[in-house]
Amino acid sequence: MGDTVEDQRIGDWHVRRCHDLAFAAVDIPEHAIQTPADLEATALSAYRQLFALRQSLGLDYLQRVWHWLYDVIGGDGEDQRYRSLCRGRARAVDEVDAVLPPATGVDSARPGLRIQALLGTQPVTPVENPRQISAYHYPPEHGQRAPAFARAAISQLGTSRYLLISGTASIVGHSTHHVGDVQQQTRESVANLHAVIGAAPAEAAERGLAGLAGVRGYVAEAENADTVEAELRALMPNVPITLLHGRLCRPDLEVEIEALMHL
Ligand code: 3EB
Repeated sequence: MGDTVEDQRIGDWHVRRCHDLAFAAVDIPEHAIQTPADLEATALSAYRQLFALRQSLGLDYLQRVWHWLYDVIGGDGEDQRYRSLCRGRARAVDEVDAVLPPATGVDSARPGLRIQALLGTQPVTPVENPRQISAYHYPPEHGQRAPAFARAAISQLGTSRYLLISGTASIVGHSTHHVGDVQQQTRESVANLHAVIGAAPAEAAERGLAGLAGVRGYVAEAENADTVEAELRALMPNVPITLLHGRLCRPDLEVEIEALMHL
C-alpha cells in the first residue's frame, strides 16, 4: 500500500511517487537556456508544470525545491543567468496560489538546469529569518524579480515532520556581508541558521543548532573547504556536515549552508 513507489513522466518532469509524497525532477539541456530570454521562458515553463503537478498527483503542496544551474552567475546585469531563472520562477509564482517552499540555488558543474522538488499532502508552515529581509522582498538591485522561496518551513513528509532550511548565506538585511572573508561569511551564515531556527515553532527553536540532523554546505572555491569545515565543526560540534563545491548565486558569496531538523 503506502510503500509502493510509482514512476511517472509528466510533461518534462520525472516523478517518483509514494502514496503521500512525490519527488519530482527535471533536467533541462543547455541548448534550451542559451539566451537570457530562453532561460527565463524555460524556468517559467518548468515552474508552471511543477505547479500543475500538484493537481495531476493530488499532492497540493510544494515542500522543498533545489535548483542547479550551470554557469549560475554568468552574464551581466539582468542578463545574469541566475536573475533570468528568478524572473521565470517569479512569473510562474504570480500565476498561482502557492505557499513558497524553502529552496537552494547553486551552480552545476554540468551544462544545463536541473530542478528537483518534493510535493506532499500538507501545507508547509514557512519560517522567515528576522536578521534577513525575506528573499521574495529583496530590492531590485539584486535582480528585477526577487528569488521566490521561504527561508525555512515546517514540513510533513510521509509520516515525519521536519524543519527544512533553505540555502543560508552571509546576507544580513539584503546585503552580502564580509565580502572576501570566507571565515566570517561562514560564521555569519551560521548566525543566520541559528536565527531562523530561533524563529521556528518552539519544538524546533528550543533545540537550536544542536538539534539539527544534518547540514550540507556549498563552497564557491574548493580551496576554502577546509576553512569552512573547521568553522562549521567548531560552531556545530555534533552535527553531521557535508561540503560540496559550487559557485553560489551572488558572485560575492563564498559559502551557503542548508539544513534539516527531524521533529
Ligand atoms: C540568499 O539568501 C542566497 O534562488 O532559490 C539561497 C537559497 C539563495 C535559494 C534560490 C537563493 C535561492 O538569497 C541565495
